[in-house]
Amino acid sequence: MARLNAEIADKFNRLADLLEIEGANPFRVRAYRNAARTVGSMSRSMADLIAEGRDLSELPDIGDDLAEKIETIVRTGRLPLLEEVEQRTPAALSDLMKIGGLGPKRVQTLHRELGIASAEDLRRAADQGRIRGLEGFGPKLEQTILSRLAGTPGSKGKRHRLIDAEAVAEPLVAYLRETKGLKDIVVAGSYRRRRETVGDLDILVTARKGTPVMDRLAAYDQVSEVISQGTTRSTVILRSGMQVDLRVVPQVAYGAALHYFTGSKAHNIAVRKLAVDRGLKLNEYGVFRGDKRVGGRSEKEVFGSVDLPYIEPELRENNGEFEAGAKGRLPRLITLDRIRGDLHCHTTATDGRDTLEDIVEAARERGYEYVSINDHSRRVAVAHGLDTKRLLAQIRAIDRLNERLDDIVVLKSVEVDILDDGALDLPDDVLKELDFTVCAVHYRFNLSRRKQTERILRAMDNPHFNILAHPSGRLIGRREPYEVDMERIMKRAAECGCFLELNAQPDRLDMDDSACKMARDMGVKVAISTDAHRTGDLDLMRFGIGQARRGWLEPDDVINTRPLKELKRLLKRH
Ligand code: DGT
Ligand code: CA
Ligand code: CA
Repeated sequence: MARLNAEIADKFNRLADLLEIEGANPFRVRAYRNAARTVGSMSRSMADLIAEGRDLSELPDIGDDLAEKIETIVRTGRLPLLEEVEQRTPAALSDLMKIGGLGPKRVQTLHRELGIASAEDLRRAADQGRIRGLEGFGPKLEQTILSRLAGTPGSKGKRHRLIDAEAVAEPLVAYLRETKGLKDIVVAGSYRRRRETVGDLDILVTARKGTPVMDRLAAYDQVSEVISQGTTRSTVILRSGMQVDLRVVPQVAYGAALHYFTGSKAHNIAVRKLAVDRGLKLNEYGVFRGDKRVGGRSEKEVFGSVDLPYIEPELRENNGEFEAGAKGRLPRLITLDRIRGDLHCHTTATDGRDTLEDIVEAARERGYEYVSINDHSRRVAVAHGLDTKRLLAQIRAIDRLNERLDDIVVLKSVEVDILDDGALDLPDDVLKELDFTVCAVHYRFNLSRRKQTERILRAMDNPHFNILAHPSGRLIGRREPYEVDMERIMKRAAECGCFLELNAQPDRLDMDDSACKMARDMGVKVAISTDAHRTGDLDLMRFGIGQARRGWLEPDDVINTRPLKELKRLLKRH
């Protein structure tokens, strides 16, 4: 049953990959990916639904056209459009996107310039140094490709999006927590540091002697393989492909072990060196002077032993946290409860799944003081982008809604496309009716660095430009960032009172941590936004917060921590 659904999902995903390589409209590509996700996650078989006479177009993200395609696959096992596209573009190219972490444009270049159509072709070309000379590549990327290829085949080396890791970790932790004699349980590693992708899960527990936690792990119904099982350490692989390392540590060593297994490795090595400088020994069992244990029960004790204040997990990358800690200048990181509203949400007016009223109600339920509506502009035809007339109608609908509401304010906004030449995709006399704008690059990702930068800077010259959406355009593991001079953009943003968006979608998390840090250093403030396409997406805010914390952002660096009055003042350009 689920097998057929998986086949359908796979066909849609492959079609999306190939269309993306061909440079098809991103919204069309996304429609196939969304459909793949819907079908892949359904517990009922598509064949059964069809047999029952159900209308598939009632499923989320499935329109008439997709419903018809699903029926064709169920009936014939084939998707003619995919076959047609495969005639033009070799199917193996879609694997290259996954293996090499390459964007569609680069895969296309590899194919066109060097005839590369398989992982083996790619490996050979990289070995021979033929890739570095291609436009948009270079020696560093060639090296990255080689090291990624070394990680294949199989799932080894595969990284999981943080949201997928959460979906695996949370039920597993809840399950293990039921073990008799168990005390603390925490997921350490990159998961605790809130990295955007996670290689494996490192779970740490403290427990009374003789706890059956290892047996309980091995008996978990999601385990597909037990790699090793001992009394203090076990490793298993789950059906999702995720590896889990479970360690049992004694209470007295909990802090030292938690610190050690939270990492990062680079951070650990630096802390251990600080300990050595002080005549101490630090490892996962504790802090020792000679043979005497002098600390390790809590992480605070570990840091204290090397004269540092507590350092938050997200900062532990050996990227300035020691200097800042020693000087008492660690940032007071932003937390989720400081967020007062979401500044990027879609509705059914364009490609959102829920209505204006639903999104606003969901924002109200989350205790927000404000929420903005940012549907697409007209150029994004596949998403039924708004023209002036429809945007004005939405503005009036929001005005009427605001009259009814007394505990939340709906801000009038848009996600307006930045056109090739840097013009905005809607006329100024409708933009001026809005509270602010979010401006986005959605096509022509392949411009030269100079042209892409000029394009965005020119857009920022428009006095109605407020926030640059998902500034790099990358999709994690699927599309490389476009070439752009981020420093120039940030400099200009600081000068003219514009802001950058940290898009909290798990595929984007764009800005990344280093861009956040750069913004902080350059005095550019950030909007953390979910880009919600359905009410549940408002909860993606936590991933944006994780990324912001990794980028050292404090509440003051983030505009949507501000009360409405202050926010409105900030959104007035200077
Ligand atoms: P991941 O799983 O690739 O997303 O990244 P992590 O950071 O979770 O790394 P992982 O799972 O290999 O190891 C978990 C932690 O254990 C890591 O963050 C730091 C610590 N660790 C692992 N290997 C070493 C090592 O060779 N030296 C030191 N000092 N610590 C290590
Ligand atoms: Ca890990
Ligand atoms: Ca690990």
